[in-house]
Amino acid sequence: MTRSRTPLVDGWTLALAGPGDGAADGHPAPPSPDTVPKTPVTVPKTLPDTLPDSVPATVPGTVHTDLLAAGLIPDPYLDRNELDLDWIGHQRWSYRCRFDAPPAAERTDLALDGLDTVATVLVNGVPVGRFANQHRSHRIALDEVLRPGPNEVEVVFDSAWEYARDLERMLGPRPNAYPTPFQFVRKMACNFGWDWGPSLVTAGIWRPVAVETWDTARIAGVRPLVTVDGAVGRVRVEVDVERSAGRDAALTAAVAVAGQRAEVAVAPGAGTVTVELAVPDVDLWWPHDLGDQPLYRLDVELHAAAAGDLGDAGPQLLGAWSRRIGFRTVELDTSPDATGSAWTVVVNGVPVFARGVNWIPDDCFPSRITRERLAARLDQAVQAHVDLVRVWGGGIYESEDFYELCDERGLLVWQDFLFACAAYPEEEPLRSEVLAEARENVQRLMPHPSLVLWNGCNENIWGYFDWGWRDELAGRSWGAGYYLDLLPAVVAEVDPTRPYYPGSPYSGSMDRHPNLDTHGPMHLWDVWNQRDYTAYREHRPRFAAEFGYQGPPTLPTLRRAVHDEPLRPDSPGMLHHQKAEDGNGKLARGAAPHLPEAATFEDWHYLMSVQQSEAVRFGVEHLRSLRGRCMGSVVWQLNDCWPVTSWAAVDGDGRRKLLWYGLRDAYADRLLTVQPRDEGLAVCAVNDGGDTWSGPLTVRRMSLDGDVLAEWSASFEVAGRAVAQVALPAAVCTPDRPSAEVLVAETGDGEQALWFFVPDRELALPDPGLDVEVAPSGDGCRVTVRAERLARHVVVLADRWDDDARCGDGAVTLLPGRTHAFEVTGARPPGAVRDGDGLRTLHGVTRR
Ligand code: BMA
Repeated sequence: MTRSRTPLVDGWTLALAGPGDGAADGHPAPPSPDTVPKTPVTVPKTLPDTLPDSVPATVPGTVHTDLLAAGLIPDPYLDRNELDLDWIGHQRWSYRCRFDAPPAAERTDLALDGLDTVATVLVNGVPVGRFANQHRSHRIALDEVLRPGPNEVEVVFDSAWEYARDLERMLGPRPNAYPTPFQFVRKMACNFGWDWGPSLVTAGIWRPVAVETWDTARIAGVRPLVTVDGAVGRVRVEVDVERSAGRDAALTAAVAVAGQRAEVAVAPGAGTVTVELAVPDVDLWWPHDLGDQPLYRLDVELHAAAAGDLGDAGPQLLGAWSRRIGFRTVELDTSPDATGSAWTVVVNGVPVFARGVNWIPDDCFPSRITRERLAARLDQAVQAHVDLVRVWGGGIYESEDFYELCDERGLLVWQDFLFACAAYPEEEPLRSEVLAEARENVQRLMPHPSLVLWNGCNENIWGYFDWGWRDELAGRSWGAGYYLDLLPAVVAEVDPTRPYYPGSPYSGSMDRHPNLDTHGPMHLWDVWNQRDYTAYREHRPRFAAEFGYQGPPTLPTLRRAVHDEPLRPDSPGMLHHQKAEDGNGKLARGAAPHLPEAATFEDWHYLMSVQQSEAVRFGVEHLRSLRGRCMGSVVWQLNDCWPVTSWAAVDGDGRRKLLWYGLRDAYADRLLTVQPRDEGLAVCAVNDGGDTWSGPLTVRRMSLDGDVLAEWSASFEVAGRAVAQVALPAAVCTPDRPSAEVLVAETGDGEQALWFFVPDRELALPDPGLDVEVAPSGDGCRVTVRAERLARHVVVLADRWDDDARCGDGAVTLLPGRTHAFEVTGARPPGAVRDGDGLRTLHGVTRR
């Protein structure tokens, strides 16, 4: 038996390959001693005038991280180092590795799971493959070139920049949202720079490489189609078989799941065989807020002639494949209704209000993203009561690890095909790449129950309608053929169990504007870009797939990444770590009507963080209060790929920003919120739990000093997965002094909603009269804060005591006479905690 797999992990080296086909001509050269990076943090003070002949390389990895590990470049994420590293993406690079010929077999293959991106593979100096798609894997038969004993594999990467520019020249320019040709190469688009990401155009072997041997035949692909029919789970497994040359032996494919087993003979000459199994009384897989996540192991084996028992790796076993699957149904309900048409994800027959976040690659260098890191990030999503993650189209088709972790956690995943913010050419060679890439990734990801939706593109249909593209294109292709024909055909052919939708936003027809509030998913970007955040209330979408508001990273992350002295919102490093067009201007204009001016950098950081949390909370509460008409709120964005001021809830070092806590509270199963309704105010009780929520509701209008000015009581009842609205009488919600009063709604079980009659900056905030006690607790402490009078946006700044300390709450508003205990892990304060020192309140900032 010669079936073997030898991963090529050790012994790789990286070298500059010099200009190939003239590819690197006319582009920035490698650094000379005069172009020493500005902020050498961990690198030598001078760089060699030429790079060494070669450096050790990590596979999977990327050129940037190898040069970083060799001490040849500074950390691209610090200060303005990005600017000095542009040359890397314009060079040709060569990776080499020696390996010993494996024991002879009928076939010896080089299996490459991912090359980034424009690559020529040579074995013993002989070119064996040329590729230009980061999102595909490749298998190369080596039998013709393999030698006994030592062999060498080399992968030469041409500049993705150059390749894209060449295709742009060949196919004609196409409009896009950024000044780079990212849509002319099948590579993670945000790598070229985005409005939250640096331009670090990578090259490298970003997924594993192995030498594999086999005889007779192997499993070349498996497509499990998993559905549920009443109480019966059904699995239809299509198995692709590849045979070695000249071998047409009788084969058997065996499939087993949940104690059920079937085997089917593979007829000589046949390339695909289908095996079907039924699992009675199957336990359903649910998103975490609706139920459990039972996963069943699905085993597929390929045997020569008759099969032995599964698991018996006897002499007849030719190949084995195994994944964990889950039984559930999923539909996208787009049925017409009185408003337009629904846009609702339905799992096991239950319509889900998606409490979602958008996801971007967690690092500009994806080979650094470990399973542990993904687990931590996805745990942060679940802990914020997120049930849906949208993998955005400017990144990657996420990894097996990502999807397995989502399967386990009951997170629904919406995966975009990789088209974002640009007009994409449909001509060759790109069209064939898109087709192959789509087929491969739909097949790769289809075992995962968490994957519930394939979406064609991010904002490209919107761009075509609204961003002047139509004129610029002058009839050239822009991607419509992908979104409306090619991609839906691939999903229907490869995985008909999954819904497909052409774009986000898209209104279901090219005859309608794509970003309507009556049909389809909508992106609410007027708010961040042009309008006050209270304008979220003017939108009544069927599903909000993107909306968000910026805030800075946490202070420890910021201080690690930016060493400006002094640190100011507009100091050079800060501006470099703010990639959005007029980002700081938008932050300042957004804050002006709501918040006081900041006297210090720390105050600015506090106010901008509070603003981000408040703005997004405001949007989420509004959208959830529309439950029924609206069935999704997907916040832009959960994570960052480096330390940057952005829309993220978790910063580039994985620390939770105030927004994360705001999201956690606004996404709780039970949400009480006060909303304007019919010229007055109403309390909305939103219930995304399964049980009825009911009880007394008390509404008080009180002065900020604590005097109760009006009080009203009622009872409320809201069924599971529903919203109830209780209109408030004018007497309780009409203030005498709007700047000095607050409306407080409270349920019997302690849920609370506040309504202020004026923006924060117009509040006549009294001195809150805080009483702060700190008591040790575990490895941290409990900070108990009592407010004599209203204390607005109280934040305990535990990360000032230790970079990795964490407070269990974000910005908390304390009513007069109330107490809140902030649980801090990982640090205790060096001294007393008071406003301005370890703790901040809005009153404290106003007073300065
Ligand atoms: C949307 C996204 C991203 C972008 C974000 C913030 O358009 O699709 O392209 O980063 O807005 O501007």
